[in-house]
Amino acid sequence: MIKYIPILFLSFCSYHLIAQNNQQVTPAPAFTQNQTGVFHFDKKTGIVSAGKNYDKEALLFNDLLQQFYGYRLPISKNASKFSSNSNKIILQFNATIKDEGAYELQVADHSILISSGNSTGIFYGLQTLLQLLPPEKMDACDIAGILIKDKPRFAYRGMHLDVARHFSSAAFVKKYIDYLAMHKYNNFHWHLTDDQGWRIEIKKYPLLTSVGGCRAETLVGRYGSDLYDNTPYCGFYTQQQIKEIVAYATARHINVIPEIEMPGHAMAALASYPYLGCTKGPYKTFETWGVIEDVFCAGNDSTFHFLEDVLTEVMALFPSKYIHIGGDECPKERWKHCVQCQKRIKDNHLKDEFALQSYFIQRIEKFINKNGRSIIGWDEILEGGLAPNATVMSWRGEQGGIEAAKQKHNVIMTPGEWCYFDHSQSLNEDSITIGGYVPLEKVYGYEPIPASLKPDEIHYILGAQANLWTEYITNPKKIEYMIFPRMTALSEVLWSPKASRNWDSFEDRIPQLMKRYKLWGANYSNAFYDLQAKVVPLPHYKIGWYLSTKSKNDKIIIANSESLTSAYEYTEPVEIKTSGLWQAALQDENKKIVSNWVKQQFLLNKASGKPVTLTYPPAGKYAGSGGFSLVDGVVNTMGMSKSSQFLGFNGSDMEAIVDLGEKTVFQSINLHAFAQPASWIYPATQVTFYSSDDGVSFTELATVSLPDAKRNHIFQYQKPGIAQFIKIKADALKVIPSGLPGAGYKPWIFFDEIEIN
Ligand code: TNX
Repeated sequence: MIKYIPILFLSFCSYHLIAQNNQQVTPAPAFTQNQTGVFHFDKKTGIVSAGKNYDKEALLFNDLLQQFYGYRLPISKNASKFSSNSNKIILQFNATIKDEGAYELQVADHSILISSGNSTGIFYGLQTLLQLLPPEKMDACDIAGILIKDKPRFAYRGMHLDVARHFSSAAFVKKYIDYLAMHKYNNFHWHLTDDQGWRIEIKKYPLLTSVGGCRAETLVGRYGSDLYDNTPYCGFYTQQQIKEIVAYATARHINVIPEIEMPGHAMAALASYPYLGCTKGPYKTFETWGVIEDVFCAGNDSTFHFLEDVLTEVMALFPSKYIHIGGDECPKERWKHCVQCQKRIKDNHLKDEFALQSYFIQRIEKFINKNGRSIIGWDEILEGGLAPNATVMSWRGEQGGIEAAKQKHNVIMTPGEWCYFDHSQSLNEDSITIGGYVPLEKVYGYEPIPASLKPDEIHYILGAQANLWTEYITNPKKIEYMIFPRMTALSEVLWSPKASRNWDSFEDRIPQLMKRYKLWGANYSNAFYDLQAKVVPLPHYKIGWYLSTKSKNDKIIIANSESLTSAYEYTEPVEIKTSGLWQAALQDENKKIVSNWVKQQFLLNKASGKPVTLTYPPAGKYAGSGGFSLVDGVVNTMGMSKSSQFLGFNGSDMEAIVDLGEKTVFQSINLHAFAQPASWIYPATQVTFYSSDDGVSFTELATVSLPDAKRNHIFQYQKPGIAQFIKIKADALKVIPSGLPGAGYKPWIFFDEIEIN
């Protein structure tokens, strides 16, 4: 552990550093050894770019020093330019360090020697040196002696950014590239086109950006809300900006892979040039998210001429060996009913529309190969036969990657479960995300080489990448919040030797990492230390509120009211005895509140906490805490804000029996339910209420249906009665009727709470 001990009596040296080892460097280097000696670093430290010309690397190091600490160091090719007793950082060519990106760094009393056989290695050595400096502003510091020998584990270390759903300015894209470089990532996958926007200037087709670069409005809130902001949204990069960004990345040893989506996710292009679609439109740049049936027409040669023209301009801008052509989520509906597409299938003796997709990708691949480049495609390009030289990006889990490697194709792993940084990192996000749950530990624990690959297949896995889709990520602060600290965790997965990966060591570094994000001026998520709150059953059919945190320094405080003056320290789950609001937060050593207040409203009634028997099991992720979820005192009046507090059933009815413990008088029975047809969640067709004294023979009380059920709706029985057992049976549609989302599939039904008053 490195300890920074501030010494305040010397003005020129506001920081004194005692370094014992390298634990602060992330991604952790392959090899480190503490050595004697202490290097004194200050504004007079010279950078010697010896032998080969490493001025560019030295200048980029200076740019970051300037940004974080406010000064630059003098640079010279010649060590003698600096006074003989001044301390120096020496950048030196060493032909024996051959691997791309490999370097050695040695800190001694008067010199820091960074050596490599390639400029990438020198660049990475300087990134490591930056992390040997304190994560706070300083004019001078001491760096303890150390020897680092480092090289990357994987050749492909990628981060993706979707600029189609929400646009990022050219200036922010450069910042994003800086973040990649500081973590030793070497590929930036730039998702430039999608249904919701075309973001790259193409000279031959100006409408792509003037029409396809704009959408009339954007969905507000969660998918399925059907609320729009009534505000046009536009943005694109000029070719000049693209050239500058590519040069900026190249200088930082990062390859930029452009993605031009085809044949699906093409609405922005179709809106610009309707002849590219099967129905010829009219189309409009898409205003919500999801997968759309309108795609590039595979039957017309004009589609291919257009795409070849576009790709020709793209290849002129991007020197990348790889060009990403998408290939994911392409519905075949339009092709099935398109005369030209059907003719193409017939003429080429293709089996079906999947083979037509394969024809599409292979035809584009041939064109790209002819231009000396290779394609990358999402794992759907496996369907209907893989194009001969394609690299597969495996996103729907690991399976696509495994299959591609077995077919001797290169693979980049980016499975959603570990690598989707648009997914939530907290169970308690305070802004909307696309869903899912990819916490920091999960990312850190990712292993890019699937266990099922044979030794001779492993080398097809080039590396991995995290994806940042921006449906719900509208601004730079949120981008930073979503990537930090998860992209730091993934950098260690990709760079450091597998054997040295160690979660405990990483966890120890998190507080220092957060200081460094602050030094960079970057936003980040504190979710790892979140206050976690859960409603839990307590013995004797009581309801409890359970709180926890991984923070080692903070206390949890809790209050049972709107007023926080009654707050006290939490030690064990509190029993919830009455309806009302509870709140909790983290408090640091100085009694400062350092988290959001987590609030929970409880609505208690005669059913609360009572045993519930479910006749049919709830499905998968929506099984909550079983029957307890229906009587946990939590009613979600805001829609499905926390899916964990609902029970979902897929393809079955719902039947619940509540045991009130003794004969109980009641005035009414309510079943709280939720519907969202866009997500295939439909209201129950009818709900029947029963009562019983023995739990065996039940008397029907009433059957209720709600023809106009809203998102949040309540099935009600409002007559007094007396019983020990109440049974509620909710009938689901057998199948989703045609014309509705999910037609032909079994519907979901969702329930939240049983309320007996
Ligand atoms: C799936 S990943 C998509 C994207 C969405 C993303 C949201 C992939 C190839 N397609 O279009 O933005 O899910 O997580």
